[in-house]
Amino acid sequence: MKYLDALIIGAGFSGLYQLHCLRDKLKLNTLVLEEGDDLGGTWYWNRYPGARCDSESFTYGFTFSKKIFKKWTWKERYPKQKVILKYLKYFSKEYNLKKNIVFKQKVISTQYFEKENLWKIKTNNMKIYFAKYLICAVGSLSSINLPAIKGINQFKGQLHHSGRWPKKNINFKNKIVGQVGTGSTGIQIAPEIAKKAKKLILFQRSPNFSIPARNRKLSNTNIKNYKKNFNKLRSFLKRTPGGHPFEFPKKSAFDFDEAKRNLMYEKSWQYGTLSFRATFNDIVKTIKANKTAVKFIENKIYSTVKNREYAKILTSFDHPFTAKRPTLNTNYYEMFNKKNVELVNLKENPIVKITKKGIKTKKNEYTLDKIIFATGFDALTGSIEKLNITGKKGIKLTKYWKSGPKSFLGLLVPNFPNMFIISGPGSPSVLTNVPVQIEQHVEWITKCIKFLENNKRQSIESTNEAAKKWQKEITSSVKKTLFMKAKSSWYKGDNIPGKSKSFLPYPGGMPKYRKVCLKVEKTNYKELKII
Ligand code: NA7
Repeated sequence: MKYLDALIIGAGFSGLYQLHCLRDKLKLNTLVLEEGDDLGGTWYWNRYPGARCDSESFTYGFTFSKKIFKKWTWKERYPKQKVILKYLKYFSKEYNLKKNIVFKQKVISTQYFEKENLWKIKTNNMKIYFAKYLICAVGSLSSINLPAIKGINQFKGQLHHSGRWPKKNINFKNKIVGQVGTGSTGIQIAPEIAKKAKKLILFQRSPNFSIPARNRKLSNTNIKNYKKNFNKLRSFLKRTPGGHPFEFPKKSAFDFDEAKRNLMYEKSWQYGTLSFRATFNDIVKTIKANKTAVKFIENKIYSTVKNREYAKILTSFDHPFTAKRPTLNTNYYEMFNKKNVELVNLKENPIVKITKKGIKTKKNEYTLDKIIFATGFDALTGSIEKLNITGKKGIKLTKYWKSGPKSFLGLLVPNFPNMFIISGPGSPSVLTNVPVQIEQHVEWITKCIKFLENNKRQSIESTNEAAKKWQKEITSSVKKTLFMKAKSSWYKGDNIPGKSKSFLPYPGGMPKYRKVCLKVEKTNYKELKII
């Protein structure tokens, strides 16, 4: 049994920075528990071939310290999974963080004891910890979604989910591989498997829009410039809605005739990055403008994919561009011109079951050596609910969130005192360049705990009114976007059977969100319940 001031669950970006802040700045007795056998969080588990971040490398890290920023060198435009892990190890070494992290500790339950004002945390190794503050730094996309397809346990070959990729290399040479799922992950894995496998059969339920990433090595001049412009970059990332290094222009798609508009799309397409959506200011706001982007992307797919039937399947979009997480790719559409790649349209030919030999669809049976599931996550709420959290008066978080997550700013939950969530539901989280959001959350939480400690307070908790007000803000913000126009997306919880349907992240943008958080802090958290 161990008594702590603060216990953090998760040793990814958020847990590591939170440990540094609480331990080194506030001098609190702090410990991190991590399920994996090393640090990295999302980037520890998602080590599938082709795993790479969609944010540009020089923006995908901590900016609170000029020294940390400048000492590390990003060498490619987008960082590979292995490089991000190296970066986090570098960060951890700089602050000697590992000495306060316990690995291979899966939290199986957490419970708040009101009289003692303590959280009790139990792990799968039956270790017990008590802490005044509980910080959930478990990541928004950590709880994997392995669909309950009939017969999934029957398959005699290898079966892997992208989010729990084994450390040992998987050999695809001379193998027939089936891949289910074509989201950001599936779009990254498939071209890598197609390079090696005898055959790749891709099972697509719905197509995703994908923009060429155009990854490249950064030149010495690129590196020198991004390091030199640290201050500018830092304030720029704080100004943009998603914490990305691009802004939305003032121009509408309809300020130009079709020829000029397409030239501008072409320029963005050639440039790569997530900034394609910011070619015009109304792509993400109005269906009419959005349709011009959709048409451009469809034409690109038709001009790349030679098989007309495949091109048709790849453009059978059921959502506006950006209503689901837009993806970046390297040779995804080009891959369909390879002889060893087959595309199956699950909308017309759905999976019936998985057999010993492979995948049986309505029309065919595919014999496979390996099946890869790139079927995503129980996003935002899944990894928190798995902690089996019980708050005041025995209230279970899973039950309390049954009809959708309730929180104040995604940070605090009514009935769960002194429990903080980093990048949780109700915060901008997955709609941002995540480290930017994480930094803001960690700093807010640190200041809040400092306030409680300096003022000798016991606990802080969101009131029901504050959480309700915040939910209203989320609901009204999402109306100004196209997100709800997607038939089904993990942003709304549609991908998990039985999950409540509500828009999970805060869609109002980081600057607005930051302002609200700052106001709460400056007014001494007066709308919250402090004892
Ligand atoms: P996503 O974006 O949730 O994509 C999952 C994919 O798997 C998507 O194509 C789904 O089709 C498909 N899927 C899910 N369940 C099934 C079943 N039962 N049958 C067939 N196909 C299915 O997850 P990713 O890992 O790609 O990306 C998640 C985030 O992780 C990403 O934004 C990055 O930030 C990192 P659907 O579209 O639902 O029809």
